[in-house]
Amino acid sequence: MSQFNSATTERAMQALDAFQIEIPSWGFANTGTRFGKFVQPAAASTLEEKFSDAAEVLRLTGATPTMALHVLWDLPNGKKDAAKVKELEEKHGVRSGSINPNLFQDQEYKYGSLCNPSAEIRALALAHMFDSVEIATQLGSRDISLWLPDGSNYPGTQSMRKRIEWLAEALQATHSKLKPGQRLLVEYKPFEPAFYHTDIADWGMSAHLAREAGPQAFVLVDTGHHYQGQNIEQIVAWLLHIGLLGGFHFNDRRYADDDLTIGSIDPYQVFRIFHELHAAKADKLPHDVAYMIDQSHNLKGKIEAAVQTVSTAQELWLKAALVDREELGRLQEKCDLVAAEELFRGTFWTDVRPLVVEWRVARGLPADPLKALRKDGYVTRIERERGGRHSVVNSYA
Ligand code: PSV
Ligand code: MN
Repeated sequence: MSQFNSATTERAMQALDAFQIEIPSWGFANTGTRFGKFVQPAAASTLEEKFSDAAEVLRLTGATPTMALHVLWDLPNGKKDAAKVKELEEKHGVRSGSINPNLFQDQEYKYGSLCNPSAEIRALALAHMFDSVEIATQLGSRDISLWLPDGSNYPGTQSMRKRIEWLAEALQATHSKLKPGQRLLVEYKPFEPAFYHTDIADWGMSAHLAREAGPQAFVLVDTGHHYQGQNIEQIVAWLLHIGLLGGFHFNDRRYADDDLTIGSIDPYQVFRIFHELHAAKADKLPHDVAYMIDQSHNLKGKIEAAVQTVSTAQELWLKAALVDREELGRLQEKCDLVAAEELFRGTFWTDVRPLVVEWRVARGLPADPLKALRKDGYVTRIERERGGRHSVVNSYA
Protein backbone atom coordinates (compact mmCIF):
# COMPACT_ATOMS: atom_id res chain seq x y z
CA MET A 1 0.00 0.00 0.00
CA SER A 2 1.54 3.31 -1.11
CA GLN A 3 2.12 6.02 1.50
CA PHE A 4 0.86 8.53 -1.08
CA ASN A 5 -2.83 9.21 -1.76
CA SER A 6 -4.22 8.96 -5.26
CA ALA A 7 -4.23 12.73 -5.86
CA THR A 8 -0.52 12.92 -5.01
CA THR A 9 0.22 9.89 -7.16
CA GLU A 10 -1.65 11.47 -10.07
CA ARG A 11 0.27 14.73 -9.65
CA ALA A 12 3.50 12.78 -9.56
CA MET A 13 2.68 10.89 -12.77
CA GLN A 14 1.91 14.16 -14.56
CA ALA A 15 5.05 15.84 -13.26
CA LEU A 16 7.27 12.98 -14.40
CA ASP A 17 5.56 12.73 -17.78
CA ALA A 18 6.31 16.42 -18.31
CA PHE A 19 10.00 16.13 -17.47
CA GLN A 20 12.62 15.38 -20.09
CA ILE A 21 16.29 16.12 -19.87
CA GLU A 22 18.96 16.24 -22.56
CA ILE A 23 22.18 14.32 -22.16
CA PRO A 24 25.45 15.53 -23.68
CA SER A 25 27.34 13.49 -26.27
CA TRP A 26 30.57 14.45 -24.48
CA GLY A 27 29.39 12.61 -21.36
CA PHE A 28 30.06 9.31 -23.13
CA ALA A 29 33.58 10.07 -24.35
CA ASN A 30 36.90 9.82 -22.56
CA THR A 31 37.65 13.08 -20.79
CA GLY A 32 39.79 14.11 -17.88
CA THR A 33 41.43 17.07 -16.28
CA ARG A 34 44.38 19.13 -17.43
CA PHE A 35 46.50 16.81 -15.30
CA GLY A 36 45.63 13.65 -17.10
CA LYS A 37 43.00 11.40 -18.52
CA PHE A 38 41.97 7.98 -17.24
CA VAL A 39 40.58 6.15 -20.20
CA GLN A 40 37.66 3.75 -19.87
CA PRO A 41 37.27 0.72 -22.11
CA ALA A 42 33.53 1.46 -22.53
CA ALA A 43 34.01 5.09 -23.53
CA ALA A 44 32.59 6.11 -26.89
CA SER A 45 35.04 7.29 -29.50
CA THR A 46 32.70 7.71 -32.46
CA LEU A 47 29.44 9.55 -32.83
CA GLU A 48 27.76 6.24 -33.61
CA GLU A 49 28.90 4.92 -30.23
CA LYS A 50 27.62 8.05 -28.50
CA PHE A 51 24.21 7.62 -30.14
CA SER A 52 24.18 3.96 -29.12
CA ASP A 53 24.98 4.89 -25.49
CA ALA A 54 22.33 7.62 -25.51
CA ALA A 55 19.79 5.06 -26.76
CA GLU A 56 20.67 2.80 -23.82
CA VAL A 57 20.09 5.67 -21.37
CA LEU A 58 16.76 6.47 -23.05
CA ARG A 59 15.70 2.82 -22.95
CA LEU A 60 16.41 2.64 -19.22
CA THR A 61 15.08 6.02 -18.11
CA GLY A 62 12.47 6.99 -20.71
CA ALA A 63 13.34 10.65 -20.11
CA THR A 64 16.19 11.54 -22.48
CA PRO A 65 14.91 11.65 -26.07
CA THR A 66 17.62 14.06 -27.26
CA MET A 67 21.40 14.28 -27.12
CA ALA A 68 23.31 17.57 -27.19
CA LEU A 69 25.97 17.73 -29.91
CA HIS A 70 29.22 19.67 -29.83
CA VAL A 71 30.08 20.79 -33.34
CA LEU A 72 33.79 20.07 -33.65
CA TRP A 73 33.70 16.98 -31.47
CA ASP A 74 30.67 15.39 -33.13
CA LEU A 75 30.53 17.03 -36.55
CA PRO A 76 34.21 17.66 -37.36
CA ASN A 77 33.28 18.50 -40.97
CA GLY A 78 30.51 20.87 -39.91
CA LYS A 79 27.28 20.79 -41.90
CA LYS A 80 28.68 18.17 -44.26
CA ASP A 81 28.23 15.68 -41.41
CA ALA A 82 24.55 16.46 -40.87
CA ALA A 83 23.27 13.71 -43.18
CA LYS A 84 25.29 11.12 -41.29
CA VAL A 85 23.91 12.39 -37.98
CA LYS A 86 20.38 12.03 -39.30
CA GLU A 87 21.03 8.39 -40.16
CA LEU A 88 22.31 7.78 -36.63
CA GLU A 89 19.22 9.46 -35.16
CA GLU A 90 17.03 7.15 -37.20
CA LYS A 91 19.03 4.04 -36.36
CA HIS A 92 19.20 4.63 -32.61
CA GLY A 93 15.90 6.39 -31.94
CA VAL A 94 17.53 9.40 -30.30
CA ARG A 95 17.19 12.91 -31.73
CA SER A 96 19.88 15.58 -31.91
CA GLY A 97 19.29 18.21 -29.28
CA SER A 98 21.05 21.50 -28.76
CA ILE A 99 23.90 22.34 -31.11
CA ASN A 100 26.97 23.64 -29.29
CA PRO A 101 29.36 25.74 -31.37
CA ASN A 102 33.01 25.24 -30.50
CA LEU A 103 34.98 28.47 -30.34
CA PHE A 104 37.67 27.29 -27.99
CA GLN A 105 39.92 24.66 -29.42
CA ASP A 106 41.34 26.06 -32.65
CA GLN A 107 44.75 27.75 -32.46
CA GLU A 108 43.31 30.92 -34.01
CA TYR A 109 41.32 31.50 -30.83
CA LYS A 110 44.29 31.98 -28.52
CA TYR A 111 43.24 35.59 -27.86
CA GLY A 112 39.52 35.06 -28.29
CA SER A 113 36.96 34.23 -30.94
CA LEU A 114 33.96 36.54 -31.36
CA CYS A 115 35.83 39.08 -29.18
CA ASN A 116 39.26 38.70 -30.73
CA PRO A 117 40.89 42.07 -31.59
CA SER A 118 41.55 40.68 -35.08
CA ALA A 119 38.60 41.30 -37.42
CA GLU A 120 39.72 38.32 -39.46
CA ILE A 121 39.49 35.92 -36.53
CA ARG A 122 36.18 37.39 -35.43
CA ALA A 123 34.88 36.69 -38.93
CA LEU A 124 36.10 33.09 -38.71
CA ALA A 125 34.30 32.63 -35.39
CA LEU A 126 31.14 34.21 -36.77
CA ALA A 127 31.23 31.87 -39.76
CA HIS A 128 31.33 28.98 -37.26
CA MET A 129 28.26 30.43 -35.54
CA PHE A 130 26.45 30.62 -38.89
CA ASP A 131 27.47 27.02 -39.64
CA SER A 132 26.15 25.95 -36.26
CA VAL A 133 22.77 27.55 -37.03
CA GLU A 134 22.77 25.78 -40.39
CA ILE A 135 23.57 22.44 -38.72
CA ALA A 136 20.71 23.01 -36.27
CA THR A 137 18.41 23.75 -39.20
CA GLN A 138 19.41 20.62 -41.07
CA LEU A 139 18.98 18.47 -37.97
CA GLY A 140 15.72 20.12 -36.91
CA SER A 141 17.30 21.25 -33.61
CA ARG A 142 15.67 24.14 -31.85
CA ASP A 143 18.54 25.47 -29.74
CA ILE A 144 21.99 26.77 -30.60
CA SER A 145 23.69 26.82 -27.25
CA LEU A 146 26.66 29.19 -27.12
CA TRP A 147 29.33 29.09 -24.48
CA LEU A 148 32.00 31.67 -25.23
CA PRO A 149 35.44 30.99 -23.73
CA ASP A 150 36.70 34.51 -24.54
CA GLY A 151 38.32 36.72 -21.97
CA SER A 152 41.73 37.88 -20.86
CA ASN A 153 44.26 36.88 -18.23
CA TYR A 154 45.90 40.17 -17.30
CA PRO A 155 44.52 43.62 -16.44
CA GLY A 156 45.00 46.26 -19.08
CA THR A 157 45.72 43.82 -21.89
CA GLN A 158 42.33 44.08 -23.59
CA SER A 159 39.58 46.67 -24.02
CA MET A 160 36.62 45.06 -22.28
CA ARG A 161 34.27 47.66 -23.78
CA LYS A 162 35.35 47.15 -27.37
CA ARG A 163 34.90 43.44 -26.90
CA ILE A 164 31.31 44.00 -25.72
CA GLU A 165 30.59 45.83 -28.97
CA TRP A 166 32.10 43.08 -31.12
CA LEU A 167 30.19 40.45 -29.20
CA ALA A 168 26.87 42.27 -29.40
CA GLU A 169 27.33 42.64 -33.16
CA ALA A 170 28.19 38.96 -33.59
CA LEU A 171 25.19 37.80 -31.59
CA GLN A 172 22.87 40.06 -33.56
CA ALA A 173 24.30 38.70 -36.81
CA THR A 174 23.85 35.12 -35.55
CA HIS A 175 20.31 35.92 -34.47
CA SER A 176 19.48 37.16 -37.96
CA LYS A 177 20.27 33.65 -39.28
CA LEU A 178 17.85 31.89 -36.92
CA LYS A 179 14.81 30.26 -38.49
CA PRO A 180 11.40 30.72 -36.86
CA GLY A 181 11.22 28.61 -33.71
CA GLN A 182 14.99 28.37 -33.30
CA ARG A 183 16.68 29.93 -30.31
CA LEU A 184 20.11 31.22 -29.41
CA LEU A 185 21.00 30.36 -25.81
CA VAL A 186 23.75 32.47 -24.26
CA GLU A 187 25.71 30.78 -21.47
CA TYR A 188 27.81 32.65 -18.92
CA LYS A 189 30.82 31.65 -16.85
CA PRO A 190 32.81 33.83 -14.46
CA PHE A 191 36.23 32.33 -15.17
CA GLU A 192 38.11 29.59 -17.01
CA PRO A 193 39.81 29.36 -19.41
CA ALA A 194 40.32 33.12 -18.96
CA PHE A 195 41.29 34.11 -15.43
CA TYR A 196 41.13 37.89 -15.30
CA HIS A 197 37.90 38.63 -17.14
CA THR A 198 35.52 36.60 -19.25
CA ASP A 199 33.46 38.39 -21.88
CA ILE A 200 30.20 36.85 -20.66
CA ALA A 201 30.80 36.50 -16.94
CA ASP A 202 27.33 36.45 -15.40
CA TRP A 203 23.61 36.24 -16.03
CA GLY A 204 23.22 40.01 -16.32
CA MET A 205 25.68 40.12 -19.20
CA SER A 206 24.00 37.13 -20.87
CA ALA A 207 20.57 38.70 -20.42
CA HIS A 208 21.67 42.03 -21.85
CA LEU A 209 23.36 40.41 -24.84
CA ALA A 210 20.33 38.17 -25.44
CA ARG A 211 17.98 41.17 -25.36
CA GLU A 212 20.17 43.09 -27.80
CA ALA A 213 20.50 40.08 -30.09
CA GLY A 214 16.75 39.71 -30.58
CA PRO A 215 13.56 37.98 -29.43
CA GLN A 216 14.82 34.46 -30.10
CA ALA A 217 17.82 34.78 -27.79
CA PHE A 218 17.69 33.62 -24.17
CA VAL A 219 19.98 32.93 -21.23
CA LEU A 220 21.43 29.53 -20.40
CA VAL A 221 22.22 28.86 -16.74
CA ASP A 222 24.98 26.33 -16.12
CA THR A 223 24.74 25.55 -12.42
CA GLY A 224 28.52 25.12 -12.18
CA HIS A 225 29.22 28.63 -13.49
CA HIS A 226 28.72 30.74 -10.38
CA TYR A 227 30.80 32.08 -7.56
CA GLN A 228 30.61 30.28 -4.24
CA GLY A 229 27.55 31.24 -2.26
CA GLN A 230 25.58 32.63 -5.23
CA ASN A 231 21.83 32.28 -4.90
CA ILE A 232 21.13 30.50 -8.20
CA GLU A 233 17.40 30.13 -7.64
CA GLN A 234 17.13 33.90 -7.33
CA ILE A 235 18.81 34.24 -10.73
CA VAL A 236 16.28 31.73 -12.04
CA ALA A 237 13.42 33.73 -10.53
CA TRP A 238 14.74 36.91 -12.17
CA LEU A 239 15.19 35.29 -15.56
CA LEU A 240 11.66 33.90 -15.37
CA HIS A 241 10.39 37.33 -14.39
CA ILE A 242 12.00 39.03 -17.38
CA GLY A 243 11.11 36.18 -19.75
CA LEU A 244 14.71 35.34 -20.62
CA LEU A 245 15.27 31.90 -19.12
CA GLY A 246 16.09 29.60 -22.02
CA GLY A 247 17.71 26.56 -20.49
CA PHE A 248 19.96 24.88 -17.99
CA HIS A 249 23.17 22.96 -18.00
CA PHE A 250 22.88 20.94 -14.84
CA ASN A 251 25.83 19.58 -12.91
CA ASP A 252 27.02 19.92 -9.34
CA ARG A 253 30.13 21.54 -7.96
CA ARG A 254 31.99 21.77 -4.70
CA TYR A 255 34.41 24.46 -5.84
CA ALA A 256 33.71 25.76 -9.34
CA ASP A 257 32.93 24.09 -12.65
CA ASP A 258 33.55 20.61 -11.22
CA ASP A 259 31.23 18.67 -13.55
CA LEU A 260 29.98 16.48 -10.69
CA THR A 261 26.70 14.56 -10.82
CA ILE A 262 23.60 16.71 -10.36
CA GLY A 263 22.59 16.88 -6.70
CA SER A 264 25.65 14.99 -5.49
CA ILE A 265 26.85 17.88 -3.32
CA ASP A 266 23.76 20.01 -2.82
CA PRO A 267 20.48 18.36 -3.82
CA TYR A 268 18.53 21.05 -1.92
CA GLN A 269 19.81 23.63 -4.37
CA VAL A 270 18.43 21.71 -7.35
CA PHE A 271 15.13 21.35 -5.48
CA ARG A 272 15.05 25.11 -4.90
CA ILE A 273 15.71 25.77 -8.59
CA PHE A 274 12.99 23.32 -9.66
CA HIS A 275 10.60 24.91 -7.17
CA GLU A 276 10.97 28.24 -8.99
CA LEU A 277 10.05 26.50 -12.25
CA HIS A 278 7.02 24.72 -10.83
CA ALA A 279 5.94 27.96 -9.17
CA ALA A 280 6.23 29.83 -12.49
CA LYS A 281 4.08 27.18 -14.12
CA ALA A 282 1.49 27.37 -11.32
CA ASP A 283 1.43 31.16 -11.75
CA LYS A 284 0.99 30.70 -15.54
CA LEU A 285 4.15 32.67 -16.26
CA PRO A 286 5.08 31.97 -19.90
CA HIS A 287 8.39 30.15 -20.16
CA ASP A 288 9.97 27.45 -22.28
CA VAL A 289 13.02 25.98 -20.64
CA ALA A 290 15.41 23.33 -21.98
CA TYR A 291 16.73 21.01 -19.28
CA MET A 292 20.16 19.77 -20.20
CA ILE A 293 22.98 18.00 -18.43
CA ASP A 294 26.54 19.24 -18.83
CA GLN A 295 28.72 16.72 -17.03
CA SER A 296 31.67 14.65 -18.13
CA HIS A 297 32.52 11.83 -15.80
CA ASN A 298 36.17 11.01 -15.48
CA LEU A 299 35.96 8.37 -12.77
CA LYS A 300 32.42 6.94 -12.80
CA GLY A 301 31.32 4.60 -15.56
CA LYS A 302 29.84 6.93 -18.15
CA ILE A 303 26.53 5.22 -18.84
CA GLU A 304 26.00 4.38 -15.21
CA ALA A 305 26.67 8.03 -14.33
CA ALA A 306 24.21 9.20 -16.98
CA VAL A 307 21.47 6.91 -15.65
CA GLN A 308 22.17 7.97 -12.06
CA THR A 309 22.04 11.61 -13.19
CA VAL A 310 18.66 11.27 -14.87
CA SER A 311 17.16 9.40 -11.90
CA THR A 312 18.44 12.06 -9.50
CA ALA A 313 17.04 14.84 -11.68
CA GLN A 314 13.65 13.10 -11.81
CA GLU A 315 13.56 12.65 -8.03
CA LEU A 316 14.40 16.30 -7.36
CA TRP A 317 11.99 17.52 -10.04
CA LEU A 318 9.24 15.43 -8.46
CA LYS A 319 9.99 16.57 -4.91
CA ALA A 320 9.69 20.17 -6.05
CA ALA A 321 6.48 19.37 -7.97
CA LEU A 322 4.88 18.16 -4.74
CA VAL A 323 5.36 21.40 -2.77
CA ASP A 324 1.91 22.55 -1.64
CA ARG A 325 2.27 25.94 -3.26
CA GLU A 326 -1.15 27.25 -2.25
CA GLU A 327 -0.48 26.58 1.41
CA LEU A 328 3.04 27.92 1.04
CA GLY A 329 1.62 31.13 -0.47
CA ARG A 330 -0.71 31.55 2.52
CA LEU A 331 2.15 31.03 4.95
CA GLN A 332 4.36 33.46 3.02
CA GLU A 333 1.66 36.12 3.19
CA LYS A 334 1.31 35.69 6.94
CA CYS A 335 5.11 35.71 7.27
CA ASP A 336 4.84 32.49 9.23
CA LEU A 337 8.47 31.77 8.70
CA VAL A 338 8.90 28.52 10.55
CA ALA A 339 5.75 26.93 9.14
CA ALA A 340 6.66 28.04 5.59
CA GLU A 341 10.17 26.72 5.90
CA GLU A 342 8.98 23.45 7.45
CA LEU A 343 6.53 22.93 4.58
CA PHE A 344 9.25 23.63 2.02
CA ARG A 345 11.99 21.62 3.67
CA GLY A 346 9.55 18.87 4.68
CA THR A 347 8.65 18.32 1.03
CA PHE A 348 12.32 18.17 0.16
CA TRP A 349 12.82 15.44 2.76
CA THR A 350 9.88 13.36 1.48
CA ASP A 351 11.16 10.14 -0.05
CA VAL A 352 9.55 10.24 -3.49
CA ARG A 353 11.50 7.31 -4.86
CA PRO A 354 8.50 4.92 -4.56
CA LEU A 355 6.52 7.32 -6.79
CA VAL A 356 9.29 7.39 -9.38
CA VAL A 357 9.29 3.58 -9.36
CA GLU A 358 5.51 3.57 -9.80
CA TRP A 359 5.85 5.93 -12.77
CA ARG A 360 8.54 3.77 -14.35
CA VAL A 361 6.50 0.60 -14.00
CA ALA A 362 3.39 2.32 -15.36
CA ARG A 363 5.38 3.52 -18.38
CA GLY A 364 6.90 0.06 -19.05
CA LEU A 365 10.38 1.09 -17.89
CA PRO A 366 12.67 -0.86 -15.58
CA ALA A 367 11.77 -0.16 -11.93
CA ASP A 368 15.46 0.22 -11.07
CA PRO A 369 17.36 1.48 -14.13
CA LEU A 370 20.79 1.20 -12.52
CA LYS A 371 20.18 -2.43 -11.61
CA ALA A 372 18.75 -3.08 -15.08
CA LEU A 373 21.87 -1.56 -16.64
CA ARG A 374 24.14 -3.86 -14.63
CA LYS A 375 21.98 -6.84 -15.57
CA ASP A 376 21.48 -6.21 -19.27
CA GLY A 377 25.16 -6.60 -20.11
CA TYR A 378 25.36 -3.49 -22.37
CA VAL A 379 28.44 -2.09 -20.65
CA THR A 380 30.24 -5.45 -20.62
CA ARG A 381 29.52 -5.83 -24.31
CA ILE A 382 30.79 -2.38 -25.30
CA GLU A 383 33.82 -2.79 -23.05
CA ARG A 384 34.67 -5.90 -25.02
CA GLU A 385 33.96 -4.28 -28.37
CA ARG A 386 35.55 -0.90 -27.70
CA GLY A 387 38.28 -1.81 -25.20
CA GLY A 388 41.77 -1.27 -26.44
CA ARG A 389 40.82 1.75 -28.52
CA HIS A 390 41.90 4.26 -25.92
CA SER A 391 41.51 7.42 -27.91
CA VAL A 392 40.61 10.64 -26.16
CA VAL A 393 37.87 12.22 -28.19
CA ASN A 394 37.24 15.54 -26.55
CA SER A 395 40.40 17.55 -26.38
CA TYR A 396 38.78 19.94 -23.90
CA ALA A 397 37.74 19.02 -20.33
C1 PSV B 1 32.07 25.27 -20.40
O1 PSV B 1 32.60 25.06 -19.15
C2 PSV B 1 30.84 24.40 -20.64
O2 PSV B 1 29.96 24.53 -19.57
C3 PSV B 1 30.17 24.74 -21.95
O3 PSV B 1 28.78 24.52 -21.88
C4 PSV B 1 30.79 23.79 -22.88
O4 PSV B 1 30.08 23.59 -24.06
C5 PSV B 1 30.85 22.55 -22.03
O5 PSV B 1 31.20 23.05 -20.75
C6 PSV B 1 31.86 21.56 -22.50
O6 PSV B 1 32.02 20.52 -21.58
MN1 MN C 1 27.82 24.33 -19.80
